[in-house]
Amino acid sequence: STPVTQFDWQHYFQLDTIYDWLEHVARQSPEIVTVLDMGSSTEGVPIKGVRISYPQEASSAPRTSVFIESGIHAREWIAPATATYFINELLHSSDPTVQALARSQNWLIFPCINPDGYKYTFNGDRMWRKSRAPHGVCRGVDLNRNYPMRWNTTGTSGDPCSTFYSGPSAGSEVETQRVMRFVEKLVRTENLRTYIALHSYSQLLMFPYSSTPERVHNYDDLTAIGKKAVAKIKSLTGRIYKSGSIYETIYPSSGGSKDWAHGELKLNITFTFELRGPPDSEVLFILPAREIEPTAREAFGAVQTIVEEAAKR
Ligand code: ING
Ligand code: ZN
Repeated sequence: STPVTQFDWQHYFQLDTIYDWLEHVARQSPEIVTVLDMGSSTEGVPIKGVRISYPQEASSAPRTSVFIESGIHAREWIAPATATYFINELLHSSDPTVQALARSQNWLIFPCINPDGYKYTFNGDRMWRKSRAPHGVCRGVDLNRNYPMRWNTTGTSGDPCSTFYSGPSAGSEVETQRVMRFVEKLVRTENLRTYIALHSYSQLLMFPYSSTPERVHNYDDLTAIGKKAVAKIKSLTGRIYKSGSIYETIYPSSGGSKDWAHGELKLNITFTFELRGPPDSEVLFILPAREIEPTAREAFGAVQTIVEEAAKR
């Protein structure tokens, strides 16, 4: 795979290179970065991420934490690329407001929570979305339909050959279980406050629910935070993102990780990005690599706004 010294935000990288880079940043800043492994995927590939935690004085108040999941859908390559950009900014930004933000939280960032699918988009089918678990004659579960909240009720399929297959039962997939167990532990041990997911594409910043038109109890708060965050994006790159509930903004669907996080885990601040898509003339989901940097930069600005606003509420 590509040597880690060539890692940048001008190219898309394979999973091995992303993982090598995570190990590299941890070696560079051992007192700040730890590489974590949630456990293995169906095909035995580790689900790796980092914990970024700046040294803190023993006397200071305990920090809240931010969890960022990315790459649940294999073909959305901009998502893992954006997650690695976030890691780099949190470690190396020269902007004092970013440095303060980085130090104000513990950050748990997992660039690729569907490693089998991501690998398959390089060596099999570039347009693959699901995991790769065998289910009868077909393979793969749409992991963002597999979480246990109103599982299999809308915008999903019971057919293992469908792109939107929800799996044989709620939370059936090992990748889902890894994330659930990990995030449940963050609630108990890391004062988890914010859950962010990265997808593409549509230029949206969305919050639960996705499975029902019913509004979450803090709908007004999330609406206000979303508005500020999309204004931040516009100020950075001029791009127009729309904000709103997933159900109202994109399409109804059940079994998503953020419905579970908000509805079952009771995490109040949960947002899903739909990042940039390709220009109309180009192939669906294939965002030119020259757009990685501005896409990730505007998304990072929005994350900064979300986390700062969350701290006030
Ligand atoms: N979009 C998301 C999907 O899983 C979504 C939209 C987000 C639905 C969160 C439910 C919860 O369909 C893409 N592009 O995958
Ligand atoms: Zn997606």
